[in-house]
Amino acid sequence: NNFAQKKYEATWESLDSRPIPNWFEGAKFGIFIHWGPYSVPAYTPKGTYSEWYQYWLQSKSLFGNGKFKGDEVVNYHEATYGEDFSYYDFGENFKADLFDPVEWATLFEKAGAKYIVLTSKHHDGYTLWPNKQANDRGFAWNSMEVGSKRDLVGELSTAVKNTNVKMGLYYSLYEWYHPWWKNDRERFVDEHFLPQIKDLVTKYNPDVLWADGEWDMEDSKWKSKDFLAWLFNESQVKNSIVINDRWGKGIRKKHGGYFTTEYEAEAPEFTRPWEECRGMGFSFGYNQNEDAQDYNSPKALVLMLTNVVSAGGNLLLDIGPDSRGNIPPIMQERLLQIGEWLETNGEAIYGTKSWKSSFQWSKGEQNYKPKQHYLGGDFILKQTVDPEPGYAVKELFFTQNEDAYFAIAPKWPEEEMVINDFELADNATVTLLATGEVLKSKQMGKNVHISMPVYNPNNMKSTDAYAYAFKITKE
Ligand code: FUL
Repeated sequence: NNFAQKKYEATWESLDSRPIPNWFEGAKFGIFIHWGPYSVPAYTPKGTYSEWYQYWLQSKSLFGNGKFKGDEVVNYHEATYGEDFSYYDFGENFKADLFDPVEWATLFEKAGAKYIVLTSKHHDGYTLWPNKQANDRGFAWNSMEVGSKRDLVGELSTAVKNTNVKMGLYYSLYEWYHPWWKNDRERFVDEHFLPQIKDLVTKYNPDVLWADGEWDMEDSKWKSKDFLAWLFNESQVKNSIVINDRWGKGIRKKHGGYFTTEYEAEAPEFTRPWEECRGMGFSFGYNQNEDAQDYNSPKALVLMLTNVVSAGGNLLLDIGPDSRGNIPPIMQERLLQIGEWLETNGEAIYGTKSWKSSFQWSKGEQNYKPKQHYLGGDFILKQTVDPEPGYAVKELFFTQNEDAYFAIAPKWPEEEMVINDFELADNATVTLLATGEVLKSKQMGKNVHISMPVYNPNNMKSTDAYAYAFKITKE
């Protein structure tokens, strides 16, 4: 195949020429998992990332979506754990005693996810697998020696690889408060980062390697091009690995594998495969401070997925398990609701590409303004169903595969659904996926008019009402 024959050079030109393994672009829905010692406090003011707890604590600063003084986490920490309790003490309490990897893997399958990405190491440097470099801080700082006494990356990889879901690993290049990172970055790269990431790849053969924490240093200093040449030429996953674009300062959306966006309210249109990642609320790590109202509703999440997919991307939706290894029931429920919707409507999502302008607006696009980093329930919903007065709404999302076009409506169209600037094929059939009903359609000038059936909720699952998908065959 075209992977094996080519030898890649340690230049972006060469590395960028490697095709992204095919399954990725069609996968459309993945699950991100942020899990580590920060899952013990699992606390941060609403609107900030809870996996940044150590940084909020030690730097006494706080930023995110909202207004903060900066000392909120320090005060919480001291009141709850005492002044002498350091972030590193959370390691022992990261017990994962209820972690059942097979149970997790089954949930991911039911959610309709085609891949997952687990934090093997976040910015705090704690690793979820045993490796020598994790202890370079001068004390044991990995899950095999501290806390759960388990190889969490290994256990989840084994369980997930027994399903049809692909197994990805997130890995942070930089680390907060690492002595070498502060004093001797070259040593950090040569003796810590490079051997550690190679150990991870060699031990677990991930399907996706999701780099992060790259932004403080040029890729030349990270030596990430050399690493990627090794990955593509020498490693056991050289023909199968999928990578992202976070490999050095200024590299995002320019080089590497697929492009990443993070809490970007508006779906971009890229020429390369891309992926939007975000939590169900604002945080990636579990944040006990978030209430039900802060989580996006299942309808909003389905529309978020639809929005991203209609612009050609994947959604990597995050969950934050607790320190015992339980996935909070509200997150389980959201995943199952998405999975139920996908069971009926997945044809309009998996393996599709964007179609024409991807969206159909009900009013002028000029009035449309996405909200960045909106915390809470109905972010996408506001854009698609109920915009503020004077703002446009996305009334239809479009996708396509080889055989059919798909139109996905956030609201049940009354009587008639009109698709603008579209020519129906002579023998085209239009089907409502929720019920399997074939609908009448006709070309009227430049537009296609589709007659809606009588709305009968008894004919469909309640989850089908999150978004109505219509299939229009190409012939
Ligand atoms: C960011 C990190 O800083 C966040 O904590 C999170 O891991 C996100 C996916 O990437 O850049």
